[in-house]
Amino acid sequence: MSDLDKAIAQLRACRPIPESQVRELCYKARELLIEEGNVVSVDAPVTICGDIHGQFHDLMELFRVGGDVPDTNYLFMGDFVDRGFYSLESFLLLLCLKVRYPDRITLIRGNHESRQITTVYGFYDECIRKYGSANVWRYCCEVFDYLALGALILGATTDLAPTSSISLEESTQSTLPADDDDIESEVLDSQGRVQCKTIRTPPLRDPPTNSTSNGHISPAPDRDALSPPAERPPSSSLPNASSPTLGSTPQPSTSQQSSSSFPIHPPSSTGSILCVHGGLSPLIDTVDKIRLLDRKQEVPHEGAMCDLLWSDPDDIEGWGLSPRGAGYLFGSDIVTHFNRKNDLSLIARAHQLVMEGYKEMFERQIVTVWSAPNYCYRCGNVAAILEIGEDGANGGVVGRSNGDVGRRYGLGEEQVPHSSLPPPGRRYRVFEAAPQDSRGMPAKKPVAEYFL
Ligand SMILES: [Mn+2]
Repeated sequence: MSDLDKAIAQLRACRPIPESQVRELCYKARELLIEEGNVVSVDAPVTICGDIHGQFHDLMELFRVGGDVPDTNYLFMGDFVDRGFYSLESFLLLLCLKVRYPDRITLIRGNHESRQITTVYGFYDECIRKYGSANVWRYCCEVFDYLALGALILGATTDLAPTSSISLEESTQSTLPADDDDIESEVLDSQGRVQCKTIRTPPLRDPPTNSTSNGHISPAPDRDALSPPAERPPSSSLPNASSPTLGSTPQPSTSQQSSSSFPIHPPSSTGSILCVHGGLSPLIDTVDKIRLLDRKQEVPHEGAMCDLLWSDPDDIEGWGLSPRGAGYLFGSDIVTHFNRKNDLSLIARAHQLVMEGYKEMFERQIVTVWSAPNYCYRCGNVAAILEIGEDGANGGVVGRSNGDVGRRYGLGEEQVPHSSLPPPGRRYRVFEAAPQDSRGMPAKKPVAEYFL
């Protein structure tokens, strides 16, 4: 057993490793991370995780629910430390796994991976408490400076592979859909039982000349929508070419099915998925501009790098001031424009507590994933991870998503089709906090009055 494997075993038992080993680990991690770009390319399949915040036992629960490294390919979107009592063990374990299996785990930076923030919210104190000096905190902060700012998931599929472990007696559905290709997203509990599904509505595959402003249509709200005619979008959102078939008189389903505008099977590949801790920045309109930033520094108080780690989506138009005092609020119009310009089908981000563990916004163009159940040991929320499947038919085609989409049409941005890309198939696994007896929890600490 190598030293690294020993360290992994020790950290899995929630026991800190000696300072000299931390130093060596952080040195190796930095050597690895320095080679990564600001935006790491990750191939599907991959499981996307949100904030961990030092909740070590819940991180173990996450691995139990989502599969272990290296069997499962993971992408963690930052905020590994602070708030919880085991920031050190959580971060060092993830770092060990990164060094041991560099291609199976991706770590990107959260706003808490910062000297200033960790000094206030717990990680610094924890290091002092566990090592008697700030050395380990300093080693970790040096690694923070090298973490990537984002990731781009390529080769995602729109189709969800059938859930293997459906418990029939638990499923309230008497008949499963004949074709699993129809499922756009589903939510599983920690035992792998399907809690709910969203059926994919027929995609509006607009030709480039079509001027429909929005290709997105709301998912059918329930399982009654399994028969295709029931899930027709309202006629107002249909492309003009198709609207004559949707007069006030209902059409026979056969004629709708055979309409060439609505292929029975949606395309299996989708645009890329941008993963970032916080959100977008008014200074960044292409993924390529993220690549140009100088990231190897403490998180600045303002500017593009700060915004990527601090911003939040909100029900506003355009940009707004963030109540956090750093980053911005951004509305659905910003996301729609950014996703279209960059060939993205989804933005996945973390950073905000969501009671249900995940939250899709803006017609599924952005999702918040939160992976710290019962946050701060008192919020009562569940956590989620998001599994993105691989498009088996991709055949090595690499999505660019580099902001050069206009080049394909020769005339710049004006030629970008106005239809949005279909969102990838999304499988959420929702889980609760690890059982109390699995953790040796210190006495309750006072909780800060607001959450970063
Ligand atoms: Mn955060």
